[in-house]
Amino acid sequence: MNKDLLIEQFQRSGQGQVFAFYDTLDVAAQQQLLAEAAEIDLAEVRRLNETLLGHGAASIDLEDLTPAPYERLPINGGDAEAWAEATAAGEAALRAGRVAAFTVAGGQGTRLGYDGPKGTFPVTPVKQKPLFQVFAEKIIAAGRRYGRPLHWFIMTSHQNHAATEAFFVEHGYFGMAKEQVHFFRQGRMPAVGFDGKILLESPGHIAMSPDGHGGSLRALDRSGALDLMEREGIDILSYFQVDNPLVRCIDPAFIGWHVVRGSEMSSKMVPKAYAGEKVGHFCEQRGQLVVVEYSDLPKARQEETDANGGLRFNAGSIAIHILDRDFIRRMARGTGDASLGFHRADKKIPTVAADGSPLKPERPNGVKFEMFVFDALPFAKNPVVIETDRRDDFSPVKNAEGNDSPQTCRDDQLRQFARWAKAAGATLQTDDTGLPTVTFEVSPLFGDDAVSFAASWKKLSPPPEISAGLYLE
Ligand code: UD2
Repeated sequence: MNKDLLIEQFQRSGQGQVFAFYDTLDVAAQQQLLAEAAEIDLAEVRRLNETLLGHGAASIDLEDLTPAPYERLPINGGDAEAWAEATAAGEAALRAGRVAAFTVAGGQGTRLGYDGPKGTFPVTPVKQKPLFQVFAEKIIAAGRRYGRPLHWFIMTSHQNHAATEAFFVEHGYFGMAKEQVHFFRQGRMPAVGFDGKILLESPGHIAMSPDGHGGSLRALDRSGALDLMEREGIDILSYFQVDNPLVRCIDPAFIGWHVVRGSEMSSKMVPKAYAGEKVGHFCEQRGQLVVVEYSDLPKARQEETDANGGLRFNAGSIAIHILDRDFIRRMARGTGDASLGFHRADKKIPTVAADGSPLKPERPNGVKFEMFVFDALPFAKNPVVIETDRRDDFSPVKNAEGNDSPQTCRDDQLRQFARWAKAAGATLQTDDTGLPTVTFEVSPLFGDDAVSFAASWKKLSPPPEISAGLYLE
């Protein structure tokens, strides 16, 4: 776009401060600033300032919330026949090549305090495999099982895109064909001060940050990923977060529920471990499925109990979804009324003083805008929520220590390996939480569930002793 026109548009929108230092920059820096400015949709920023800032700020609607219905696991009273039917439908979709995997990996991972793309973080107990390798091997295993290698889409951010790609190159794509792995960047949003003015991070840079995992819907469209899916006959996307190595990246039963129900977006739930657990809540609101984030549901509501003494809002969202390709396109393009809203997060945003010197705020000084993918649920036809066993689907690495840390995640992997090994007839000691007394590891290529583990185990003769450092591959 023409430079003068762009600057004029910013001035007319009351955002001329973005160019306050323009004349002091060298030509390359000027170009850089113009490119950043051109990424910004000023009308969108104006709308967000009107709706999310100031007195009339829209708050989260908590009226008329009831717990959402979900399909229980057969062991918890669910319909075993319907689950078997779903599994068969999911397997058929996989054999027909209709499914691809999708990881959102654009987050900044600040809580973990790890410098680098989160997917490069080592997580497994013996081999210290990075998260990306665990997913790659699960995706390869599924491709072998169903006779159709799967495509894998990975959403990165501006900060970690190059490092993520380089990591895959360096590790030979962890055994996947490089043509099957597709990286694309998510969009960015400018941060604004509480007065709605776009903030500069430095004289030549706008304070920009990733637009949230909900930005994945737009980014899938814009990057050509949806076109590629269409060309390849893929209409089902299996969505998961980069921080959760336990996730069944490709789960036939889940895919099958989505298919059988004609759902446009499906989700997994686990019963919450405790009232304050930091997961979203599946709720129904005026006939629609919604997720209310942990930070938005007041403590008293989180602690409410039902007639049986259990938590009333018990269905925790663990950020695992199946998305229909055409639904993503519809949401991305904002066709009809279907489009994701933004959430506001008040943050300490490094910026510059009037003289251009750096300012490091000690208190929140502005707002970042993010979209959440689960906000697409109310727009989806026939959304279905299914229960999953958290031991087989959820143990994220979020914090350096304590809950959801590398330690808890490692232990949960070990418990899973131990359960599979015991079920297959191996001898090993575990404590009363199921944690084995020795550290060993199972590659997803050896087994990625109890059944595939048992099949591989049977082929070992004699079976090895489960001893410290054993790696089954
Ligand atoms: C998320 C969910 C929470 C629960 C939990 C389970 C939200 C708001 N909350 O909490 O309900 O399901 O996960 O673990 O989602 N990401 C991007 N781009 C972004 C922001 C995030 O790709 O701009 C990715 C990030 O790399 C990660 C995932 O999204 O894979 C989750 O991000 P988070 O760590 O901010 O979410 P969290 O733990 O607050």
